[in-house]
Amino acid sequence: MQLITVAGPPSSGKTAVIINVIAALHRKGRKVGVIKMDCLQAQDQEEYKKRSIPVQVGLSGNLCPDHFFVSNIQACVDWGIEQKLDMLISESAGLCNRCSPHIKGITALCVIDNLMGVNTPKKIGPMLKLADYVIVTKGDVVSQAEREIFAFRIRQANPKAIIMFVNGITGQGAPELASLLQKAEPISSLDQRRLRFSMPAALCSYCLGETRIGKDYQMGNNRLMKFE
Ligand SMILES: Nc1nc2c(ncn2[C@@H]2O[C@H](COP(=O)(O)OP(=O)(O)OP(=O)(O)O)[C@@H](O)[C@H]2O)c(=O)[nH]1
Ligand SMILES: [Zn+2]
Ligand SMILES: [Zn+2]
Repeated sequence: MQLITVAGPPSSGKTAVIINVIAALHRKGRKVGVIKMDCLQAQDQEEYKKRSIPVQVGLSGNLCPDHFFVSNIQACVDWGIEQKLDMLISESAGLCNRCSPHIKGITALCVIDNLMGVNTPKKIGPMLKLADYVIVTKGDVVSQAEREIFAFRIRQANPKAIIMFVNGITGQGAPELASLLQKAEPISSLDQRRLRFSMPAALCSYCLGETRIGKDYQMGNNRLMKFE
């Protein structure tokens, strides 16, 4: 089974891109399933189920969704193999710009949209900088000049990535992306694999449920601002 990790900010068009890619793969007779990881709630499963795409949802609750992802992805791979999938696509929220779900040797996508502002590629951390493909959606609502500047900024943030424009509504660009994803190496386990980026340590009293404000309550890994 092939595994593809897809990450991107909320509402960037991840589900729209994945659905169009799967439609192209279905036309080639491939069986594809999805794992959706989010923090508090997710509705995407309905979109997948409507299209008879096998889907599982994981909600991270209080945890960073990417930390949650790493702890659960092997079980997801096992599920995908049990379902006899040709390809498993993970969709994760990308709410935390410090972390990233991307794994060495596993095809990694970052989905961002043209409406996010030209500085977005710089602000998004390893989920964009370490992706193999950066997929840009919503090109239909901006000018050619804006699309070019946005692509230039992506190139500055991640010079190695393949940048592709996909229209999440019409599906334009998705069959080409699907063909490239089909080249991914099949895997049977993630044992011995490594993340592309170590997740920063953030174990402070607030991670553990503290809600009180004040020096006395700030224990563990805290960082204080320097004022100029
Ligand atoms: N105009 C336009 N709208 C798009 C495009 N791609 C996605 N959208 C719209 O953007 C909205 C968000 O798309 P989703 O695919 O749900 O985004 P997502 O990244 O999966 O969102 P979450 O999983 O909730 O974080 C939807 O209303 C889509 O119809 C596109 O290329 N052009
Ligand atoms: Zn989604
Ligand atoms: Zn994080």
